[in-house]
Amino acid sequence: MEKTVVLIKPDGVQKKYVGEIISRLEKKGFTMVSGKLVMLNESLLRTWYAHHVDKPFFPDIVSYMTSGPVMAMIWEGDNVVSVVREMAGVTDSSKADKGTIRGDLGEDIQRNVVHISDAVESAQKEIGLLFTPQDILE
Ligand code: FUP
Repeated sequence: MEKTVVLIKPDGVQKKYVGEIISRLEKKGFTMVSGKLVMLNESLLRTWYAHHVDKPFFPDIVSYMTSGPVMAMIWEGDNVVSVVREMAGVTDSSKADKGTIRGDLGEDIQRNVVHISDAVESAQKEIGLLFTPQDILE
């Protein structure tokens, strides 16, 4: 079964959007197979956001993403990667459609409430960075 990683970013946890976001995913018919609150660190973020490490905004990503716990989850279902990306909306919350998670709950391009894996292969990489096989209920 296809899997994706959903991180509720520090702003989403602080604003108490965890239940709202889980509810949207459950109502869409997806199943959470792992979930935990974790603090991320710079070392993990350098691998996680390898495509952004050299960008001028990378230090801001690190300070924001390490500012509080994130709710890290694995979700499973048919086409879960592409469907959950659609549910999240585009990266910049101010440009995301209403009805999407970022359009309804996010603030801007950085404080955009959720991270969603962008492909099946990235989901596998991200699962390997944050979870052990024992963490995942099948
Ligand atoms: P997404 O796949 O929608 O999470 O988008 P990206 O992988 O392009 O970006 C990951 C994160 O980098 C964003 F969630 C926020 C941050 N970012 C910026 O802060 N500024 C930018 O111009 C682009 C990305």
